[in-house]
Amino acid sequence: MAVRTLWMWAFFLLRLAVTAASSLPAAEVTHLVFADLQSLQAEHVDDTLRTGFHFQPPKHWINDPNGVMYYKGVYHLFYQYNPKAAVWGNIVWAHAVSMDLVDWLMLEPAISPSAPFDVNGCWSGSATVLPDGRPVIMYTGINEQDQQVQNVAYPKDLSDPYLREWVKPDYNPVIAPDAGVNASAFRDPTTAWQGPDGVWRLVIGTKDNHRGLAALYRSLDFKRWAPARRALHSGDTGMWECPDFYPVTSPGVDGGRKHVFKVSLDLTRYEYYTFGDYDYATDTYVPDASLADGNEGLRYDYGNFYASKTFLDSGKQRRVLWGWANESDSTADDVRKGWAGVQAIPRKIWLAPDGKQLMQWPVAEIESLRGNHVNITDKLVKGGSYFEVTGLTTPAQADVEASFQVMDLDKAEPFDPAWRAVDAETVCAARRADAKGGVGPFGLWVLASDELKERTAVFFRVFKRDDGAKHAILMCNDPSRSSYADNLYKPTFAGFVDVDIAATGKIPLRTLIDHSMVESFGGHGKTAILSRVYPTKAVGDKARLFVFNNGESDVKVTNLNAYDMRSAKIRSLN
Ligand SMILES: *[C@@H]1O[C@H](CO)[C@@H](O)[C@H](O)[C@H]1NC(C)=O
Ligand SMILES: *[C@@H]1O[C@H](CO)[C@@H](O)[C@H](O)[C@H]1NC(C)=O
Ligand SMILES: *[C@H]1O[C@@H](CO)[C@H](O)[C@@H](O)[C@@H]1NC(C)=O
Repeated sequence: MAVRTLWMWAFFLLRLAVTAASSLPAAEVTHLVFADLQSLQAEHVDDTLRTGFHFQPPKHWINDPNGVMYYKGVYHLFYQYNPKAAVWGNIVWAHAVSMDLVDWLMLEPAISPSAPFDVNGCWSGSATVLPDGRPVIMYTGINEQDQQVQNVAYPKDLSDPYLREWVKPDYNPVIAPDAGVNASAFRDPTTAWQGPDGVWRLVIGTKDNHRGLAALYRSLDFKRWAPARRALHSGDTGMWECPDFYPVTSPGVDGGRKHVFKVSLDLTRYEYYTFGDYDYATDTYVPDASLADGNEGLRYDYGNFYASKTFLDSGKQRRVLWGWANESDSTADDVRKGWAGVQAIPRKIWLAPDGKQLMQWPVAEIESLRGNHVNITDKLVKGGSYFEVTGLTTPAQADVEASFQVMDLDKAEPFDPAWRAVDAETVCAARRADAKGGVGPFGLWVLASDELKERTAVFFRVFKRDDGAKHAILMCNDPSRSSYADNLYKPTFAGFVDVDIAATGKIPLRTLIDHSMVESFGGHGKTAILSRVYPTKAVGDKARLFVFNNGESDVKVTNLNAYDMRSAKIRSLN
């Protein structure tokens, strides 16, 4: 009952927050402008909490991954970048290339404001490889009238393996907002797809009052584009940013194939996806009936992960997902550090064999950075106890894979039938890592200090259901004790993991620890949670790693493999 009351309050507060947010101009929510800071060059870069194997440029602000693609053996990552400071502003398309998605070569920005159609900004967009072998980028330009328009750019020299220079044809913009389209909310074109009829299609994120829309455009030559009569999809959720639309296959679904549709919701700053059937002939997308748009829907990541984009890696026949993790410290901290924003680890993404959700896993290439290895098998962790995983040289930069077996499932606390998927977050916020339970909380304390006062908990909690599903597993990230520092945003993040614990007996967890990044995958990639933390003592070689169990039931670590991670080589061409 107490929890129910808490819910009502939580929902009430959420309503209030959403109402307050929607009464602000969305541009202010999206692109906070710090006029006095946006061109303040970082004099000094504080490396303490910079990542070792997640992508970051040497300094300054980054946000959305853009134009990601695999082209003739080279991976391209473009991203929104402020060349002048550690806060948003002066945005260009920075460019980096890689042969393996691990080590990166930083190049000159590929696209910068230069023409009337993008003089006020070069915002997000995507790359498409045309049948004649040429790649083309379409991006959102902010024009002289401060309208959002879509422009194309082509490589200047196709024989340059890095495609360093990009040319913007004079016929830009190729798509301008029609009458009836809000020119301040019309951005982030997707990669285009071609139907059997030869027509190119792409969608652009926009809104109509409170309705988020994926505006569909069509073209025969990638130059002249016409709006389709209706949007590919829409939802009553506020502005849709960074849409993505792509096919996935799975033997578990009817016809073996589905299309995924993802949006970044400007109002909540989280991402949601559905999948369903797409018909080229009528350009209709119908999400599967059980899937919801927006807040009630499925998410790639239940933590700090936004503006994501996928690409088809034709070399390895997989789809790869990139997403941006912003900072959870203050703007003043970012200015002092000289940097802000990290790209999440590139993740392979696919439809689960049972067709119920997408799965994600860090691309296998990052395992090449694994060094010294610690291996623990069949270690019992009694209720209310913990132990340290010793033997790593760099627990602040590590890859940990563990599997937990619950010894007494009967101790599970009852699941409240009123809880829906969207309520995971509230349950986690109400029962944190230190709140004793029946089965769980158990999991990892990462980036822990000597006296254990600083620590970030990644954990599970198992509930008993009285319906057919038997158990519900909550996966949580609790940063409330992660740092002594003030002015930090420390939200708990959570999602349910669709693992049948009674049948499998175990819950697997993988956590990538990278100084200020804690990126976790539960249930072999069913639920992902990325969190940013800022320890002051648990830094560098001072950080430690523990396994804890604050539940009544004992838990057995059936196996735990922890690896020191070497740093990726991220260097400039000259
Ligand atoms: C257009 O979008 C902007 C940015 O979200 C918003 O401030 C403005 O009110 C919208 N205009 C209309 C007519 O809806
Ligand atoms: C960990 O140790 C167990 C038992 O000694 C062994 O079977 C397993 O292969 C080891 N795992 C790794 C990744 O080395
Ligand atoms: C990241 O920063 C936090 C703290 O300032 C905000 O609350 C989030 O909305 C923001 N996330 C995104 C995607 O911008």
